[in-house]
Amino acid sequence: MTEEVVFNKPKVELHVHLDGAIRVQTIFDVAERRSISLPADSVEDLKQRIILLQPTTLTGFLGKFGEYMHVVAGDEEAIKRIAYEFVEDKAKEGVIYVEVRYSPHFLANCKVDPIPWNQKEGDLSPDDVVRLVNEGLSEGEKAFDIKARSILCCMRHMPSWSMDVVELCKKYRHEGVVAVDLAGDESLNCESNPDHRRAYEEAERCGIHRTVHAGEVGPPSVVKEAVEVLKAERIGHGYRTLEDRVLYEKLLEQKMHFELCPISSKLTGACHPDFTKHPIITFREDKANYSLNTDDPLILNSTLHLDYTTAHTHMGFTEEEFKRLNICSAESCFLPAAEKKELLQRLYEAYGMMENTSF
Ligand code: PRH
Ligand code: ZN
Repeated sequence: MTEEVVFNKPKVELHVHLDGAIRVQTIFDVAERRSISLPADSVEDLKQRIILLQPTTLTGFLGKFGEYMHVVAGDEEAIKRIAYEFVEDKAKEGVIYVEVRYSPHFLANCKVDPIPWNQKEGDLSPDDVVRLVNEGLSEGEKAFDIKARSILCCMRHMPSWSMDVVELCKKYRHEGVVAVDLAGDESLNCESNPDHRRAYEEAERCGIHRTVHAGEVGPPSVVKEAVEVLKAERIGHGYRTLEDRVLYEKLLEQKMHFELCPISSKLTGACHPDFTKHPIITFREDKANYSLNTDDPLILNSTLHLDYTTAHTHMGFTEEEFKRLNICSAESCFLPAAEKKELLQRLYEAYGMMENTSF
């Protein structure tokens, strides 16, 4: 089946997880090389185990990572390979700039703290993971003519890792790491945590950019906290912001960037499965500052094209809106000013627009 490409133009993607964007074939190959047994005999079988077909809960969705993380975590070759292949896949989707995120701790195997899929002690540290991902991304950039930067994730349920994550952001800020994120299960851990707060304070103090998953399934108070306490410059998802009119209007006025992920929001149960009633439509109508993103294309069995097609077919997105949101994405990306300007110029040129067109 050939996929309809509704916006076959250069794009920017700001919210996608490296460990949620691995090729199934790669998981299969790595398992074979490492003699790790899988509950599947073929790539197709494995795919059926990993992908989500029906909407579930965020907790159920996050549980899917446990099906395969043990295969790649702690393996140098695999980590570098998934980063490289990720860049190739994005280039094929017409993405010219991507910010990809992951938890360095989840992909390590030294005993950082109990990680569900990694009980065996190894010697690959979170620091090694960042170095390997940087190498894979930068080789991919050269091979596929795209710019790729990374965001390191703190995890909601592991506050003890957060300061480490920020230290890694500081150490690798000149080697491709542009920001810190807070990911994980907001439905279980949405209360304010002093360790996350301290880590984000340190990030702000050192000029490390900040985004936070908030208001995906958690209440608007999580978004408020992300902005006011963690000083988030962008919000991952943020759909439930709409339930607090005062907060929403304040964030609209501040031009807060929302990293929206249509297909993800349906399958994680974050939003109503009927796309014609999706909060993204409100963000669009209000000319909010937002991007369209895949989040975890492996588990969602999706592509960026599918998110765009969904927005077009079920939510009435036009070519004009796709251009506008990509310009907004470039304006809200975490590149230094000169590189951001260059990215914007590339988009304006590709879209046949004058620079500084106001929307
Ligand atoms: N919401 C929250 N956490 C998410 C999402 C979703 O957007 N997608 C992935 N993740 C978590 C997974 O546990 C993954 O292992 C981690 O972020 C780092 O990429
Ligand atoms: Zn996410």
